[in-house]
This record gives sequence, C-alpha cells and structure tokens, in this order.
Amino acid sequence: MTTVHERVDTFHDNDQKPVGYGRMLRKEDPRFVRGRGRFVDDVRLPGMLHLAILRSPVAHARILSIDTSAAEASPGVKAVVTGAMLAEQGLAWMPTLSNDVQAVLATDKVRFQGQEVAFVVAEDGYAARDALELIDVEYDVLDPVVDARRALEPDAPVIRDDLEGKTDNHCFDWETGDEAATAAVFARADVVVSQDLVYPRVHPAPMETCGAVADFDAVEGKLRLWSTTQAPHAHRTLYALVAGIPEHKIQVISPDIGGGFGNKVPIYPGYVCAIVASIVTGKPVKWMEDRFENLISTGFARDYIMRGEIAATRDGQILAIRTNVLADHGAFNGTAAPVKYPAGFFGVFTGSYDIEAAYCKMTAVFTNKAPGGVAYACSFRITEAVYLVERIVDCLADELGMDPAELRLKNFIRPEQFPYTTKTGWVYDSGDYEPTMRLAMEMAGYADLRREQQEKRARGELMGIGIAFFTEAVGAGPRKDMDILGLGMADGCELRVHPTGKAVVRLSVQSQGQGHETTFAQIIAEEIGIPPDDIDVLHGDTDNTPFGLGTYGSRSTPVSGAAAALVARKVRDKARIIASGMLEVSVADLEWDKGSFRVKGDPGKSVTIQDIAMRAHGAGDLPEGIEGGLEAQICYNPSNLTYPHGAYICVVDIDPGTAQVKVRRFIAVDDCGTRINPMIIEGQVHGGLADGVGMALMEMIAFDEDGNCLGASLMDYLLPTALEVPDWETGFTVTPSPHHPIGAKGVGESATVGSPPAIVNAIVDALEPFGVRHADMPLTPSRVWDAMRGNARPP
Ligand code: MCN
Ligand code: CUN
Repeated sequence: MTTVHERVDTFHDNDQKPVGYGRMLRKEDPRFVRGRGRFVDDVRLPGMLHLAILRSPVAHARILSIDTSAAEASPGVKAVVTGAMLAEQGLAWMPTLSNDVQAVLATDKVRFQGQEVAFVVAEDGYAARDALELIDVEYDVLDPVVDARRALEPDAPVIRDDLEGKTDNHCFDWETGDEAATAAVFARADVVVSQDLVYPRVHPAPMETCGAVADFDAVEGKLRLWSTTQAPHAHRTLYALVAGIPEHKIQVISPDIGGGFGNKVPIYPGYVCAIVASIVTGKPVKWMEDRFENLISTGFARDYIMRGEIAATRDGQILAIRTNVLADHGAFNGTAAPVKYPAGFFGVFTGSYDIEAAYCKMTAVFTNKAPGGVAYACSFRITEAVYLVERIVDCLADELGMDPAELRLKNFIRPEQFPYTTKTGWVYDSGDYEPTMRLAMEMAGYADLRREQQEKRARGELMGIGIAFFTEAVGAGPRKDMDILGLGMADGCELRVHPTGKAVVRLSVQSQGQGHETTFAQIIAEEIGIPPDDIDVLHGDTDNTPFGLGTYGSRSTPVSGAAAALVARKVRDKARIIASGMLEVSVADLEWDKGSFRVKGDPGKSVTIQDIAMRAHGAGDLPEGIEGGLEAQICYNPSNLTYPHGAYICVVDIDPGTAQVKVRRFIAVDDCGTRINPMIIEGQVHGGLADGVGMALMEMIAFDEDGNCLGASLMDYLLPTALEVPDWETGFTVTPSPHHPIGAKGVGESATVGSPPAIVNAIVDALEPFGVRHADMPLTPSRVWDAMRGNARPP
C-alpha cells in the first residue's frame, strides 16, 4: 500500500486526550529546554577524582621511555598510570567490537596521533591536565602510513607488529556477489562506465563529547559506570569479559546523551582508564574528553576509496554493477559491525535497481590514523554504498545522454517483485519506488526546474539538479546471522501497568536525541490505549532494563519498536481475560475498542484498560489461572531487516566567479513504513539532510603526510550551520514492512545516507558545461574551482 496522505490515526480516551501515533510534542523536551537534562558530565559524586589522558603527538613511533615522576609530584595528583603498569594487570589491551585488539594505553608503539599513552588522576580536572605536561615520553619516530594506497606497498612500515606474524598492513579482504557472472554481463554490455570515487574520512562530532564516571565500590564489589554509550548492555558484557568483574556486579548507566551519531557505539580506552582509576584509587573517577580529543581519537566515519563500474544497454537498462573498495580502518579495527559483516551492510550497493549481476571486492587496511569507520548515521556503511550507486547511475545517465530521473524510473525494482532478493543476497522486504520518486519530482517541479536550468545555462549561469534514490537495510538483525562479538542482535522490552492505569516501559535501546521517550510511549499507547503522557519510558540503565543490543543502525524502531508493540499486545491479551471476568462474558464475546473492551452487540457494557489495571492489582477474584498484576516482558528477534527508501532532489546554484555552492532547494520524500510520530521523523530527516550538506560541501578529517590530523577543531572541521542549509521540503509515502508488527521501518539515518549523493549529483550537473563527470567531496569552493578548470583532484 502506498499513500501520500498522513496517517492521522490518533484516537481519544475518555478525557479526549489524543493517544497513539501522530504528531506529538516530545515528552523529554520540557526537561531539556529547562536545562534539566542530566548528562554524564553532570554526574558529581562525593570525593570524585578527575582523569586526563596524555595523547601521542606523533602518528607512528616507538616508545623508548616514560618518566612520570614530575607528574606524580604535581599538586593534587593521586596517580599516574602508563601502559606498562596496565600491562602488569593484563589490561593494556582490550578487544574491539570487530574481533581486533586495541591498546588501552600504548606499551610498545603509538600508532596514531592522539593515541592514549598515559593518564593522570587528580583532585580536579585542572590539576590532572596540568600534570600531563610534566610526563616525559621519549619517542623514536617511525615513518607513518597515512594513505590507504601506501599501506599496501611492500616497503610500507608495518603498523600492527603487535599482532603475531603480521608483516603487512592488510586488515581484511571481503567480497560479495558473483565475480564471474558479473564479468560476463559486463563483457556483453553496450555501455560500461567506470568512475573512481572517494568518500572521505568524516567525523560524527556530536555536541556532547565522550566521557564516563566510574565508581567501584570495593565493599559491594560493584562497579557503577555512567558513560556516553549507545549500547549499555553490550558494553556491560564486554567490561565483564575484559575486567573480570562479574556481570551482575556491573551497572552501566547511559543517562541523557547529547548526540551519538555512532560516535558512542565503540568502547574507548578512556572508559577503561576511568574504571581502572576508580579501582586503583577507591574513589569515583570522571573522564570527559574535550572537542580536540573527540575529533582526533574517537570513531571516525567512511574513508572508502571506491571504483564503481556500471554496465547497461544503449537504451538505459542497467545490467550489472561492480565495485572495488579500499577501506581505511585506521590503526585498529575498531568498527562495530555484525561479525559476519566486516564491511557493514555495504553489500546493498546494488541500490534500488533490478539488475542481473553484481560484485564487490574489498580490501581493508591499517593506517596510522584513529580507528573507527562505522559512525555518522551510516546504517552500517550504507552511506558509502548509496553514494557509490547513486553517483555511478548519474555517470551512466551522463554517458547515455539520458535524464537521471528517467534512468532511475526505468530500472527500479517493481512493487510486484518484493520480497526481492538482490544479487548480493539481501532480501528487500517491501518497497514501491515509483510513487516516491514521482512525488519528489512533483514537489520539486522537476520539468520546470530543467527548463529553468536550460535558460540559465544559456546565460552562463550554473544551476544543477541532483537526484538520489536510496534503499536502506536497517534493524539488525535476525540473530541467526547477526551478532556483535557473539551477542545476538535482539532486544528486550518490559511493560508494567500500575494499578491506576499508568505504565512504565523499559527498553534495551537508548536515545541520544531521537525522542524515544515519546515515540515508544506512543507505540504502547496505540496498542493498549493508555495515553502517552501516562507512560514513562525507561532506558539506558542495565540494572533496570532488559538485555538488548542498543541503538545504532536505526535499529530501535525495527527491533525494539516491534518488541514494544508485542509486549503491549501480550499485556492486552491478559487484560482481555481479566475483562471477561469483570463483564462476565467469554473472551470471544469481547471486542477491543481503543482503550477498552466491550461486549459485542452491547456497547454499553465495557471496561477501560484503567479499570482492568485496578482489578488486576485489586481485591476480588481474577479468572481461573490468571495471576495478579498487569505486566509482561519479551525479547524480540527480527525475522529480517526493514528496508526504508526515499527519493531526494537537490537544486544548487554555483557562483561562477567564486565557485561557491549554494544549496537552493532540497526535496526529501522518505518512506519509513508506518509513521509513529511524523514530527520526530521530520526532525530526524532535517538533521540528516544538514549532515549531508556538511559532508558534501565542507567536512573532512584530513591529515598531512606526517600523520598530523588537520581537522582537530571545529575551526578546521567545518559543520554546517543554519546559513548553509535551505528550508527543507519534506514529503512521504508509506510502504509498511510486512514482517514488523506495526509495519514501521527505521528512519534515523536515511537522510544522512541519501543526501550526499543528491548534492554531489546536483553540483556535477551544474558543472556539465565544463565537461565535469565527477568531483570528490567535500566540494569546497577550491575543489569546485579545480573541477571547473579540469583538474578535479582526489582528497
Ligand atoms: N520513528 C517514527 N516512525 C518510524 C520510524 C522512526 O516515528 N517509522 C521515530 C522513532 O520512534 C525514533 C526516531 O524516529 O524516535 C528514530 O528512529 P529509528 O529510525 O528507529 O532510529 P534509532 O532510534 O535507532 O536511532 C538511531 C539513529 C542512528 S543509528 C544515528 S547514527 C542517529 C540517528 O538515529 N543519531 C542521532 N538520529 C539521531 N538524532 C539525534 N537527535 N541524535 C543522534 O545521535
Ligand atoms: Cu552508523 S552511525 Mo548510527 O548506526 O549509531
């Protein structure tokens, strides 16, 4: 089913308050707008000490010696810890979420600029930071490997000599699709277009940096850790495995989080340092990184060097797509991706098109740069996949002299082909692409825009129109083939209805700004008719929520949202039995009417969910075999991912004198299935579109040839502001997921995935008079200028 009309399915309880899905102001915002949010840095415990980390000034060096004596003597300092000291406890290295190891504090070598070398614990943050300057480290500087292409050269310095028998910088190889079948299709195609593309290294740069407060109570033997984490339960299990503290003696609390964007999925050395420091000093210890540390050392995103090849018939039938990728993983493989998917979900690079064959070959390497890779609203690397396919489809349109919208429309997977198995093995659950594309074109006034462009070109003005159409795979995932370090990707949910009909729902996922306190209350409200205001959402505390893998890959709605709907139905099933007792009719004679059960054919006889809650806890008999109370818990294991899609159209104007790009209009039509809260969805889309403007035009973590990070402050790493973004024009279609209990698909990363190719396509389209087929992001004025003069250069 596809409709362009908003589902206004809110209904009313006895007080005429709207409940269920629909636009609703965020329940969390009164707290945030009054400054009452409680973030990790707001945690202040009695006797708390402060930790600061000494970081490597160079990208690659052997550590010859570390002298901590002056730092230890510095006023207020309680402890100075080096890698050698951690090594004595077996804590110098920790596992990453990708089956690699990462140094907590360097012992042998430093492998990227900003790597953790030592830490100081002091009475206050100033004393700790001052003492860092007194630590004397002697480095024997080695040649760094900064470029992924250099990493594979036979004479390149070996970065990971900590790994036994490692003699090169090779991280992993991966392939998907059918190489021979794809080659055969390419061999017989009328047209083959190939294009080199770089998706540069960028950074999620959330407003709140990463940090933790560790409080180890030696008497209880219990560790309490407030930390900036998107996955508190997964982190707890890992701490138990690394630190040897029994899991039930670890409580991870992720309080309010000031933006995550994937930056808060990995476990960082700083968290482990804070834990060690609290155990050593017997006091609570806070570690909070600054902006510089966040940008220089925590999880980056992208850094893929790609070659895209596309084969087609002369009349524009796309036959096959092939890609070769060189992935830069930095010094340690620290990405978080399901174990079977070392390249995340990059395998969906065949996009939204029905093609005959596809093949991807990827090589990942270590370089002397910070670890990371899966972050910044990437849906597990679908950002890179969508950028690849949507750019080369445009290159093909250019080659064929075909309109890019027409080329896409001609090749879409058709609605009757769903569920559709791609040539790389992904089963797209549902989709209806053409109406989404047509709606975007209608909203944009596509034909008029093309006319306007022609007129402008005739006058020497540079106007471009860019299209991107994407399909995402979100909601990892079926636990049979998806896990993070052995933990199956499922999520729990618990719902308790109190005697007076108010409720609390406990989630294993964790909001970083996505509005879960509102939307999860709405899901429960829709199912059991208790108004969202009467439902509290608890998350981010492992002692008080059921186990589950957390928020990333836009999995909260696909996985936990399903869990919430199903747990509510379980409660409703029990409520039905209690209602049958109260109304003295059989269960079969009852019908559910949005918040109450009534006797079929006798609408006057009914009981509300609130009446039932009181009876469930109150005096009087309950039906045979029914226990008191009104609550339930489940663990939801998704049967497939959900596949949202969208059509984006961007209009740019370029100043021919300065090469400055202005994004004049941006039309985004998203289809995330059933929409729980359209206002929140729009907020997610607006944010992601702004991300896209940032990546396409200005963001890049760059390095010089010595491995010095050149984007380590927000003066150099440019983020878009209200001045760079247009008024977004959003629309939607609704193609519900057939396997999700409420038909909802994730949306949190869609716009970040879909917008960069739309913007780059628009810029390349504007530069057509200069014969430009491609230019790499970020398309700063100097890059655009170079492209106009025929020397588009890779980053
Ligand atoms: N939603 C809805 N109807 C749908 C789908 C989603 O109303 N059909 C609502 C959800 O209920 C939720 C929000 O939209 O309130 C996002 O839902 P979902 O797509 O399930 O994504 P997650 O909640 O799992 O959020 C994760 C996603 C990721 S992975 C990144 S990265 C990102 C993003 O969310 N980080 C964010 N958006 C962010 N937004 C903010 N403000 N801060 C971040 O750190
Ligand atoms: Cu790839 S960033 Mo989000 O999945 O946390």
